[in-house]
Amino acid sequence: MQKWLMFSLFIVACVLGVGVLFQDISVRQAEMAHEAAAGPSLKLAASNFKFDQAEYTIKAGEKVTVSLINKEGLHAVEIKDTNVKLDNNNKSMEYTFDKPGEYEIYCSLPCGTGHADMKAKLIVQ
Ligand SMILES: [Cu+2]
Repeated sequence: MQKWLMFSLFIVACVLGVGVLFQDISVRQAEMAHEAAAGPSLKLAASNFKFDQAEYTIKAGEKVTVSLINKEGLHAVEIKDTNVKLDNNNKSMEYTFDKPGEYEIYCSLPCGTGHADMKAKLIVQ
């Protein structure tokens, strides 16, 4: 009798486990499909007082979704020689970088002691 109970519990646990696994996979697939449909993106995550990468690389001539993520502190971002300007009220925009080259990404909001060094490089290929 107890064996059967243990066995049924085991089966129930397996079914639940497999269910959770499949649910997780389908959620991840949906996220990936969404990202693919959204096209190339340039995510600039800002903290005190740096961006998450020293260099970002994108392709020229493609419409890119540029977004600012304030991970720590309050920062705004501009990319020199382009019209890209983002802040906490306007966190993302679409922009096409037509001219290959190197661009300076910098924080445009006086945010504290490390503000002047809050720079990164954008390489448009
Ligand atoms: Cu700043």
